[in-house]
Amino acid sequence: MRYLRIALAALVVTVAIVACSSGSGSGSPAATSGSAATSGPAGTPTTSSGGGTPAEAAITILNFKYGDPLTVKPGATVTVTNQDSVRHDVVADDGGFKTELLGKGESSTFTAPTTPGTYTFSCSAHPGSMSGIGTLVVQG
Ligand SMILES: [Cu+2]
Repeated sequence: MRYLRIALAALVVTVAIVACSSGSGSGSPAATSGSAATSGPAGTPTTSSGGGTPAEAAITILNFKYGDPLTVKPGATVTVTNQDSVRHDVVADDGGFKTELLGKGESSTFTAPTTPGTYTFSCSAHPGSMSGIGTLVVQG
């Protein structure tokens, strides 16, 4: 019991020191868990069940907007759904990918570029208000 108390006291002191030193912004305590977290996804083999291409990412069009920039893997399948009552589509500004015009509630897919980079896209029906406002980030 005595040892447990000492251990607890030591733990409290350690926590206090860490709390104080965290103000310096070194961030070293988080480094261990951070690297462990990043090694997880990288070490995970891609699922190869059936060979079909799963829906990996989605863009929802609402109020003439595509939402936040979307980050996907090279060649990922991206599902686009239009929630506006007017028709919209997704057309890459460099022509690398596109969907057809989608009515309200309709969905379509396109294949993301295989070259990592940041791609902007627009709506062909509303070039004035939806030009270049969509962003797709391809990250290898
Ligand atoms: Cu549009």
